[in-house]
Amino acid sequence: MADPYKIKYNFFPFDAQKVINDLGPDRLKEALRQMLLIRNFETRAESAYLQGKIGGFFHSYIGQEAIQTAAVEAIGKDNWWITTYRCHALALLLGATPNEIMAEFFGRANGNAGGRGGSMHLYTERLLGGFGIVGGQVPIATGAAFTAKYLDSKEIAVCFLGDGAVAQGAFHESLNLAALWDLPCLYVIENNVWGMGTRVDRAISVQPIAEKKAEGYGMEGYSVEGMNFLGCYAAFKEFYRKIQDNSKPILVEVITERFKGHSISDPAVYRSKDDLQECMKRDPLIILSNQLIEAGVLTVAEYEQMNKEQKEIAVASIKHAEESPFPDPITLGDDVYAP
Ligand SMILES: Cc1ncc(C[n+]2csc(CCOP(=O)(O)OP(=O)(O)O)c2C)c(N)n1
Repeated sequence: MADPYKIKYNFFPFDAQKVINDLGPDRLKEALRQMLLIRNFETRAESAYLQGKIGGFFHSYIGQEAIQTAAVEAIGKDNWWITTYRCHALALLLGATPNEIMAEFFGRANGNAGGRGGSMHLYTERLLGGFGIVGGQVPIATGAAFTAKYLDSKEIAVCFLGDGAVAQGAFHESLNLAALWDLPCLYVIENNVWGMGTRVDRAISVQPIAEKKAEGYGMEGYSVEGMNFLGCYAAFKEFYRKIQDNSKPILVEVITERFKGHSISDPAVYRSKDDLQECMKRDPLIILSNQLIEAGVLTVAEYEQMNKEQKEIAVASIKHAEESPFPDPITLGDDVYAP
């Protein structure tokens, strides 16, 4: 990974072979399949957007797929999850279908949020939402963790946020309360280097963020290498075990890269082509597929077949969305709070 800022991270250590043995071939291949689905789904959706078929905002997760795939695999769906507007992957991982998400992008009545939310606001039973306000989801995750503790449900809350959200007051207040009240919350900063066009070291005063800031809140803090699914899995599994054990929050910074602009309308001119090409050598899909091929868990032919199938699912979801009805205008006021 390009590390232009020479930050020294103490990455969470892991034994790749042990993770491969623990997960076994079926779960490893399923994780790769999910990452391929996310990549193909977003790639197709971007094409539809550029053809004018999708409106509103669109923030791709391409480059970051290993993180949330590993987190859901390690922690399990039956917890509480919340993230930013960059929410397509987490919705897919938590069980929203490609068809219902694509229909949502197209503003259709059978979309994930009835065609009213668009790309930034996706939900499942366990996904409390994608949030457009930077840092807005952090107090909500803290509340979910409070509820889990109050009800003694043994669940935890997992909150994804960008590096840009760390400067928000809501982040500070949430982490303070979570540590004070021992709330079972895992705060995961996905540091993809940029907050829109502002590089992280021009926005956040200390680096590594979690390693340095966590102590000030009275919690543990870790750095994780985010392009490597196996490392992310090992780390999330251990953080989950710790939180279940002592109900104390943990702050994690996962170092990653986004391969696209901030959103589809950002040409990312603040970044050199060389830098991007360097980052793309660390593609999490290539890393995981090579690891599985080397371990004898996957063949190249299987990989190609898997990729082809996920592409077909993505293409079919576009057809499904195009054929789906728009919401009836009469329903415009439904679900709108009017005191
Ligand atoms: C409170 C607030 N301020 C500003 C914005 C505009 N905005 C949207 S995304 C973004 C950058 C966030 O970057 P980061 O948290 O690093 O997440 P990333 O997009 O890199 O995943 C900004 C400033 C906003 N949506 N909400």
